[in-house]
Amino acid sequence: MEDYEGRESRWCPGCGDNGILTAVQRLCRDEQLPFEQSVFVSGIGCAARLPHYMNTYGFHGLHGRALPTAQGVKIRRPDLHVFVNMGDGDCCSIGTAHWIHALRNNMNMLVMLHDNNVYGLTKKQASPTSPQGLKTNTTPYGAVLKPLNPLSTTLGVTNASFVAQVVEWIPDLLYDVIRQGFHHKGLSFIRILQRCPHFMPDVFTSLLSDPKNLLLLKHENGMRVSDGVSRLYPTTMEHDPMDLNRAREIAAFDDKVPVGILYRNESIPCYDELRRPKRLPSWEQRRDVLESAFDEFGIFPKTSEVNERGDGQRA
Ligand SMILES: Cc1ncc(C[n+]2csc(CCOP(=O)(O)OP(=O)(O)O)c2C)c(N)n1
Ligand code: SF4
Ligand SMILES: [Mg+2]
Repeated sequence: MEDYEGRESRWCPGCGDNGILTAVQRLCRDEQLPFEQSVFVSGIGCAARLPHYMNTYGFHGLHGRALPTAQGVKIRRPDLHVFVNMGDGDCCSIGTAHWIHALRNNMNMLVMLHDNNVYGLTKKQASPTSPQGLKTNTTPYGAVLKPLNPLSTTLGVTNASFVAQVVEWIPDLLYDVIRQGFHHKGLSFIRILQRCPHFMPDVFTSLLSDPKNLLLLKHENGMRVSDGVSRLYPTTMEHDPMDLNRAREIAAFDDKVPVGILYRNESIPCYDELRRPKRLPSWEQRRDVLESAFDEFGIFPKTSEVNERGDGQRA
């Protein structure tokens, strides 16, 4: 697995992002993904640092803009495995419009929402998924509104094709859902509840202290749950991930937190397949296009200004 390790992580000790990183490194190892064929794209935030910690290609972009960047990569290079890592501010606040349209486009990529219910990197502002009443720098008297539900939002968008929720502190389930998302044809959207011990030490306490508050969704076409995990997390429910209406009902549960694959449908068209060029340009053609683009913006001295030495310096 160390082959896939990039730089040393700078996340806080106990940060749930570490567990998500381990799960994706494990996936890369198990699938033996070629480094040069794998791209991790992110926006800005603590979660968005993940590409630095992978020994693959990566693009640490702009806050909220991970998805359009990833779509640009995928439409041009359909041969690459594209992964997206976003925070809840990244995805559900500034990036909301991109989130909705990326779901509708359903391009083949694995999208992970690291949801710690807060803006972590900028030191504790309320995000759309912050619990009502949470005191933060931007909500000193407590967050006024009920949180946005990313699962219900996603399941309401035309063409959403794979929607799941997991928690990063159960590595077996996290890994299985990420692996199944990776093999899904289309955009896999996985909301991962992620601990931020630095700014949100209590937000998942009820889930951690009483495992019965997690509702494991089981089905032969859903998340694999081992006997050991079943013993620790006894609240389970059968759910067929093809049943969209039931998935929407489960997403709206407010007494239990569902964990598993809520919806999966491989028959939904993918924009990258519909729009794929019949023939990709050759490497020479791509180089020529790049060079002419660079030439357009390059500043060259006029021939008359070039000195006799011919070294490109002005006379
Ligand atoms: C366009 C833009 N707006 C705002 C910021 C400041 N900013 C950086 S990260 C961030 C929020 C991070 O929260 P989240 O996306 O939830 O990620 P986390 O740090 O919690 O993983 C904000 C507001 C920015 N970098 N760029
Ligand atoms: S601030 Fe929170 S999300 Fe950011 S690295 Fe620290 S624990 Fe993780
Ligand atoms: Mg966050």
